[in-house]
Amino acid sequence: MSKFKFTVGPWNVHTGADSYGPETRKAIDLETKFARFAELGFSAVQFHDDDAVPNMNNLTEEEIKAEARKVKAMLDKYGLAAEFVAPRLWMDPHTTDGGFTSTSEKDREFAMWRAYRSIDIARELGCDLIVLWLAREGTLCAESKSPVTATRQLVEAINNMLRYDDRIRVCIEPKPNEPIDRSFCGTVGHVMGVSAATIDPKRVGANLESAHAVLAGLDPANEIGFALAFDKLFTVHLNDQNGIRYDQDKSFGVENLRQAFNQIKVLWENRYWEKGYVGLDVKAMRTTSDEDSYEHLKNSLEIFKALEEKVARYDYDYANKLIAERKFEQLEMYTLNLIMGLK
Ligand code: 3MF
Ligand code: MG
Repeated sequence: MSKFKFTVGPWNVHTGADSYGPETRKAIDLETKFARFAELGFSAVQFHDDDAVPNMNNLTEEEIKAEARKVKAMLDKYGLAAEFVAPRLWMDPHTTDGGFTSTSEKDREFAMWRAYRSIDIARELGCDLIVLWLAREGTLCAESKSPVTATRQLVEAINNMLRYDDRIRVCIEPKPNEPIDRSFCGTVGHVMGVSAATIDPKRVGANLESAHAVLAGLDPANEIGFALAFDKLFTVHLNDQNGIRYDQDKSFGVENLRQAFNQIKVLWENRYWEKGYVGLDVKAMRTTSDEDSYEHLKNSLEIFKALEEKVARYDYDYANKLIAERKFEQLEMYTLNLIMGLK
């Protein structure tokens, strides 16, 4: 039995389209996904604002809330909670150049409108967390935005959200690049700086995604630990990534088992299960068939739980003795033997 509770987003079961080619699998409706998520053992669902309320740009504020209530009823039917809502500020013609840091004032206003509506939707779904993956808050042309102005715009946008609702928590999911070239908020360290500059730092934290840390050339477990040290790890997006290239969202642990083990180890040592959910942000391969649409989720859960079981049996007395004697060669071999199933 895992100590953790798991969450996933509807976008994690997808049609397989990528930047270079069309769909390879059939689309699956939201309710079918909820039913399967519940069956697989997930406790909650993560949402983009328009996952919950499609076509929201064309609806009034009251209509948006009414649509969100229908989704809440559907979640209840399957015993699922909602974990967070994230404004999707990268798909819309209004956000071609970003949202909160766009060079167009109208677009910045649109981004705030979507952020406020995301808060309304979160309230209707019964959750208090807003995730900001700042997809286009950066530059394609380095000279097109001032990094100083943009950083202040980002802080002000978050302040507006904190003022709009005094219970909502905001959580930045940092990523150093993609789809933009240079991001303004690329690591958990950046998030901590932004958080400290807001009007209520306790309500502003991080969502660390393993792949994004790897893309920044950093160790995901250390990024998780850095956020935990400040009590600012509001959620995680666990997955895997083969080095510094396009964002892959591979199943958790399939690329680097030791790194995956250490992410669970730091979560475990800090009793993260009392603080937040373990979110998976994983994608199926393009070659995956319709009938295997959920296999990558099953695999990620299986790998997480198998490694959690190893973390639970980690011999801290032995490890601490080796640490005191500075026998790190032996400590490394003990850990690797455990991961390899030889201990
Ligand atoms: C991009 C991501 C996103 C975010 C999601 C929620 C598609 O690299 O990781 O997943 O996690 O949009 O904010
Ligand atoms: Mg993510």
